[in-house]
Amino acid sequence: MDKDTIAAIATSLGKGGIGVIRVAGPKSIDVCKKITGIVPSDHKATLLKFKTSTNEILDEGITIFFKGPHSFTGDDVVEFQCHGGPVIMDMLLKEILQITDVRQAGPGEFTQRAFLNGKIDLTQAEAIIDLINASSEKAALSASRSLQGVFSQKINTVNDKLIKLRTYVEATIDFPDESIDFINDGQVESEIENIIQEMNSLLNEAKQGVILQEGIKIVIAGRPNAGKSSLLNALCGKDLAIVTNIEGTTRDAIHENIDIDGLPLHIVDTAGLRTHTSDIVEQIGINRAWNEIEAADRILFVYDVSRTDDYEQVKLFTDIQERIGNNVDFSIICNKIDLTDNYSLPDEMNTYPQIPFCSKNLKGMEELRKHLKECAGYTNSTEGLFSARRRHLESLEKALSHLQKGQELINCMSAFELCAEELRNAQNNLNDILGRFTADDLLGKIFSTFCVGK
Ligand SMILES: Nc1nc2c(ncn2[C@@H]2O[C@H](COP(=O)(O)OP(=O)(O)OP(=O)(O)O)[C@@H](O)[C@H]2O)c(=O)[nH]1
Ligand SMILES: [Mg+2]
Repeated sequence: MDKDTIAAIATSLGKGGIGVIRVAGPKSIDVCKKITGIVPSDHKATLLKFKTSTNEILDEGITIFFKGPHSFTGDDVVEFQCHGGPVIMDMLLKEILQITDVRQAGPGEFTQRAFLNGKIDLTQAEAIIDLINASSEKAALSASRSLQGVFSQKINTVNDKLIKLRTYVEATIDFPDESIDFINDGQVESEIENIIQEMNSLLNEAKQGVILQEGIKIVIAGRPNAGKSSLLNALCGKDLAIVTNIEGTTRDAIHENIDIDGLPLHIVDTAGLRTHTSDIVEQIGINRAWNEIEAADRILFVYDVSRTDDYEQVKLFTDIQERIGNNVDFSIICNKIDLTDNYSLPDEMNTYPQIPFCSKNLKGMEELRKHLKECAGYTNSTEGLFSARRRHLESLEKALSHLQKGQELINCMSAFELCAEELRNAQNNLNDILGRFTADDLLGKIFSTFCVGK
């Protein structure tokens, strides 16, 4: 357990009915005594006065003491619930930090301690932050599931199967004279295939978890007056951006977060792009628009179908393509279809998905929402959903690739030793996800689970 005692305000900054100061570490009992005069019973809420070192009463509130290891971090923890004013909380925290060997906690340090003390694994630690940052109900629900251990449990299930398989494969290497015909009994092939399938579905579920947590960044781009701000307002369902028939109305980038059936979208409306402008403010807006375009996951290119004779629209589109290469996806929003239904897209745009749209009567809105969900690979189902991160996807993909290599080595060459190495690597990747740093207990497993009859 950690020697330091750490303290911090646990509730968010600002005014509130109650504010919580959390203390964790071996000095927690001392802190409790110094601030309240007593040590409350373990896991019981007690109403006490909070005093300074000169015996002045700062506040009165609930104190709860959690004796380690039955606490969030695993060490002794005390929580003071005082009135939620920033000044009074600061005063109480200062008082606590004056006590010898107590220091201000760093960011995430309580959770880090919980992980280091084995109270939670790494995915659960990450889920706490994801739960706090969740931008939709579905994202919160999925983070909560990860925190309850749903994701870890799934990893553990695959991991257990992998250990069993490794045990079997290692046995073929270590005990070549045994009577079982390892090579011809087909068990390794079928089990490796099972694990690959399980890993594939876990990867797909984890991808949904990542989308839910991170969302996608959508940038609306196009020429002035194409209807970009009207599209932003329509998607957000409110009058966020100014809309006029004057070209160059939008100057600065306008950001808004929305969610479509739980899928978080960060939407950015940008200044209309044009190649030449003498207006210095508009030029700054255009530069900002380019910066947003370069950081997008998907660009909604607003094409004004009432101006198909305007070559500038096509030129702009190819300029964006050239500037960002193949890194970003496009969707063409064919806007103002109320003005004409007789239009065709220029060849340059024809290979991209296109949504006929009208910002005035919202025709095309349902198709656009559906399209954005499809682009993100998002499904509406909440069943079994858990939060995940890109780092988890990377590890799962690496593990899968090692398994596939292992499968090839067995199927094509019956190369058990090389396969064993691939399985070991796959297991290390799974352990990375949970934050277990390669404790290789395989040997013990071999002798305890595989009876060789001698
Ligand atoms: N008829 C029709 N007019 C539209 C539609 N969408 C936008 N407009 C009009 O087109 C004009 C320009 O709309 P904006 O949304 O301000 O266009 P913008 O692309 O944001 O323009 P800038 O900010 O100047 O780059 C306004 O007069 C809108 O009312 C549409 O679907 N149909
Ligand atoms: Mg605008």
